[in-house]
Amino acid sequence: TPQTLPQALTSLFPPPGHCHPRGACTGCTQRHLCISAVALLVLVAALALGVALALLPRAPGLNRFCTAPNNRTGFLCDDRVTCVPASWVCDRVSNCRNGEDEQEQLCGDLPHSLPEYLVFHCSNPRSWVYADQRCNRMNDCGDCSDETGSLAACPPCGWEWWSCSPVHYDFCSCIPRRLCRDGIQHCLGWSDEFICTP
Ligand SMILES: [Ca+2]
Ligand SMILES: [Ca+2]
Repeated sequence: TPQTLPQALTSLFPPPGHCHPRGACTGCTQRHLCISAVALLVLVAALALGVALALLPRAPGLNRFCTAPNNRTGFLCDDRVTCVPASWVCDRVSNCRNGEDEQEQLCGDLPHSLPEYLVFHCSNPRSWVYADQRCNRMNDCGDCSDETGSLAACPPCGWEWWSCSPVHYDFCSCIPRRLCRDGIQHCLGWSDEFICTP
């Protein structure tokens, strides 16, 4: 027959998972401490996540960079899906479902209230345009600094455009190819009428 420990010994060395009646068992106390610490860690992590999620949509400049159709720099709406082109932000038309592209926090003091990625600073320090107006082939700065030069650093005209020095103020170094051979001069050297093919 198996020997049974005397009652005094059983209470001194309780089997694993069982507490000493008076809590004197150190193994049991450590286990409880460990469980409490894990629970506390989980609680802190959950709280931190909650705070981060609550703050994220409220910060206008944070994590809202996106690429709108035609590779335009954009502003991400609260739905985290809709990407509004930069120049639609603060244009007094709500393009995000909840109008977050028109919120006071974002539009109160243009362009300073806008996140930097939505703004392009022209060579004239007093002028700025929206980031998606850089390299869109239109003279938005007025001095073409959004289209030509090292500030803008635009790629070459591309097949939809004809490279020349335009006679019109609207363009800078590329004119739409559809304007070629339309009987109207658009390039200083007339290349749009004599060289370019639409
Ligand atoms: Ca808008
Ligand atoms: Ca432009």
